[in-house]
Amino acid sequence: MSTQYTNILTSRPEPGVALITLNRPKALNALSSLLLNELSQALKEFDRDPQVGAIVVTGSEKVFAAGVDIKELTNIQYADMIKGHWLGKDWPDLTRIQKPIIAAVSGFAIGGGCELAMMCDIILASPTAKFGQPEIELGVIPGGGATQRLTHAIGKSRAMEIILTGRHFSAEEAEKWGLISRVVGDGEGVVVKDAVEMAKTIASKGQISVQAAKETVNAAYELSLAEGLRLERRLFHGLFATQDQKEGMAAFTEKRKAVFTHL
Ligand code: CO8
Repeated sequence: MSTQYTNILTSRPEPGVALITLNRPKALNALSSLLLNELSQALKEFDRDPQVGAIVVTGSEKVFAAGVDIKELTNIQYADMIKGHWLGKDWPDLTRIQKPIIAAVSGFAIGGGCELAMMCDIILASPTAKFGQPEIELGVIPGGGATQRLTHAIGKSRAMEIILTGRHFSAEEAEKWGLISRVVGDGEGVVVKDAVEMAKTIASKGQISVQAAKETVNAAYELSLAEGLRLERRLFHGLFATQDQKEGMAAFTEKRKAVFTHL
């Protein structure tokens, strides 16, 4: 039986696809300790599940997430943070998931909400999506990765503008700047439907090559070109030890669809 959560909903809308819906509507899906803890638990659970090939994370039509729960942060002390006694402790776990994660964003993806979307592998957004890093208004700076990930994605000048002014930016801007993969069509639920469809396509591939592809693309953000190319070559070589490579290439020559066994 799957785990019951309070601040998130989980489901399996298609074979191979897990869907996690952030669900604190009254607080605009603010990322409380409980929500982050549940999200981290659910992601790990799906990552371990051989039936799951890709994961979609979404919010509601109005909001993906309005950031970390400010009410939990107000009275927190430096010492609590250093000792890990605060909601940030589960945050790095979210980047250790091996399977691809697609963020389906409608409405506000602000502060930690925007950072959560950026920790995913692909972002799809509805035309209503609004992104932003307003931490400067609160007397702090982004703490969940935006100074690095946003800058890598959209460049220094735009990242500086967004982080120093705190202004929101639209789905259209996010697409133009390369932060998101694309803006989907208008209409309720369209972004989730498209994200689930994309996740289903990914889940139909061999899990070992999908995970290797995720690892090497993410390495492009951390390694030098020479190191990244070496990692890519080694993982490419390694895939020739899998049954999926034999099946994929045999299926091509036999003009049939490959049936991957993830071995
Ligand atoms: N935390 C707690 N509660 C929130 C948050 C939040 N981030 N955002 C909204 N809420 C609550 C409001 O307090 C309000 O509750 P109540 O009805 O009890 O007063 C309810 O949600 C509805 O909010 P609004 O009335 O403000 O709704 P609007 O539609 O008028 O406005 C906005 C929507 C523009 C999204 C607005 O709510 C807003 O600006 N929210 C705050 C956004 C923000 O500043 N986010 C950044 C937070 S700091 C952060 O994320 C740092 C990340 C560090 C990560 C570190 C690793 C863990």
